[in-house]
Amino acid sequence: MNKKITFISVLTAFMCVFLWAQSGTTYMIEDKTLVKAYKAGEVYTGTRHKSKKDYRGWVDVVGDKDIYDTYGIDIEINSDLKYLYFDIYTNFTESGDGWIKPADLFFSIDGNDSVYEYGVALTDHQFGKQGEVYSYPTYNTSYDVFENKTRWIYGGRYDELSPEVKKVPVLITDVTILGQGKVEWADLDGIDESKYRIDVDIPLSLFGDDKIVVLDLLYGTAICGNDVITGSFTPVPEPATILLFGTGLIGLAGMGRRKIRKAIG
Ligand SMILES: [Ca+2]
Ligand SMILES: [Ca+2]
Repeated sequence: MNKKITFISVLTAFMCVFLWAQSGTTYMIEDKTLVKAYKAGEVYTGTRHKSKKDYRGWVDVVGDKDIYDTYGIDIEINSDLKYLYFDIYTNFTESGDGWIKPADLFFSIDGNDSVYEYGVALTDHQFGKQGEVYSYPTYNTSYDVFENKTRWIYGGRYDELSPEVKKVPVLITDVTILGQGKVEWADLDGIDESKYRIDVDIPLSLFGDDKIVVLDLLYGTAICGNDVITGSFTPVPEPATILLFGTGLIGLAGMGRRKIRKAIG
């Protein structure tokens, strides 16, 4: 009897992991954030871009969706391994597009998303090294990067509701590092709608005594801020999770996920 139940549990867990891996189009943080196009520091007024598209309105991606699109982000807080994991699904390459490089990742853990009190360098760039984590990072926005580039159209603001204040942070300019995390660009090789999954692993120890109350994040995809994704994730308190699903099933699902990450990463 017990063996049978165990077998069914294992089977269910693996089916869940399988279905989760196959779904591909739903993410914990979906990209619903829109950006406003700018040109040399001014709102873009409609001169046609070489792509023959018009970016005067609020759009998901300024520029080529095949190059700059980010689809979604998954988050896992693993208290056993003592790590926070972000999985960012995107089309943008680690090496960038000419001189346009990937953006850095900004996040908050205290539930106040008016300040992103942490940042992670997602690539090696002039200010930081890949995987470095910063506390209250200073940064350049896409506006800072592009205001003198008269020929370029870029995402200068995000969030329709408060467009004047929300410039897009893209590049950490700090010199003081809080600690070291790990960043890897996994090539999804056609198994997903996106081309890459950026695996960002951050030790929970870097947060000291600060607990993750609500996790808010912002990712501008590229230093041109062409696709911005923002979102919020509230961790489920562990006792409730145990009551709902049982520790074994969660453990198995978690194990399966790390294996999947490894297999395709
Ligand atoms: Ca977007
Ligand atoms: Ca997008």
